[in-house]
Amino acid sequence: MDQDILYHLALGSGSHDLVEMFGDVKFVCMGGTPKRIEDFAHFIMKEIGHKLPAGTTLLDISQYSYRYSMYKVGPVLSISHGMGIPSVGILLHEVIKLMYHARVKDPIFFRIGTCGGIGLEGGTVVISDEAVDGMLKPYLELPVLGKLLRRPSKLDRQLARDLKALAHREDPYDTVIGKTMCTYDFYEGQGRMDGAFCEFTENDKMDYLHKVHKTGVINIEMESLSFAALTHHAGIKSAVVCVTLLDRLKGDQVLAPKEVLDEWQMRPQELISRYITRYLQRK
Ligand code: R2B
Ligand code: URA
Repeated sequence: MDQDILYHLALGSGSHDLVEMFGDVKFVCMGGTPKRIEDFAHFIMKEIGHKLPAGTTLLDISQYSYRYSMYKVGPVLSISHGMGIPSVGILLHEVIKLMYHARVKDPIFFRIGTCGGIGLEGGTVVISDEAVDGMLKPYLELPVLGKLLRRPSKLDRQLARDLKALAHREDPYDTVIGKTMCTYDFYEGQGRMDGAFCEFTENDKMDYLHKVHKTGVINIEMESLSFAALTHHAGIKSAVVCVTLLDRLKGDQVLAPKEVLDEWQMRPQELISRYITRYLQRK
């Protein structure tokens, strides 16, 4: 291609100098909502001591895509990915190409998210060491040209351990490593009974949650499968760090007050920030 239009990012290799704009990126941090990602960009700016040029403010680089939000703070690129595998998959295609056009070498990708815990109280931080689908299969399946393409959903285990080592003993919550189940739906797909429809019983649901728990699954969310599969396929080191909003063995509804949820959502951000600040100090 003489030019590549990264349509959902409102960027292009012909219209933008992508090396000049993104050539110094080392970390790509993704999270579901534009607000959380904007907050993270401000937070990481403070943590790494990055100063914006006088009189300027942080700008959403992809604002005219009306799809995703993107902020750049020195070597840290923060992007919202929306909800679910299709949304994060489209974004990953374009961000992986963006890294290629910008000639970035060995970036590290993080997903900073929320999830439902299984046997973990709300506010627990979970670092995924493996992602499986709702059938407990460790790969992403995608129909391509009428055939099912399979890509292993592998995460970097050493990176997961390095992140776990950054949890502080005095943190007032647990940080654990385990298997993450990634589903195509928040309600029926995660065994919830509080959707518009439900065609199973409380017993069916509890049997399923206990069964997946026994195989090592400790949390459920909606993007890790694609995130792990596409970064692994590209040879990019990546990690998924999510905070639990509830214990699914105790219920379906997210009942914690907004202020509590906001505080919990800072926890994965703090862990990633500890990793990034230490990495930059070592350099
Ligand atoms: C976690 O939270 C969202 C659903 O509420 C989804 O994007 C996910 O993975
Ligand atoms: N996100 C999910 O996908 N599931 C939950 O239970 C909570 C957040």
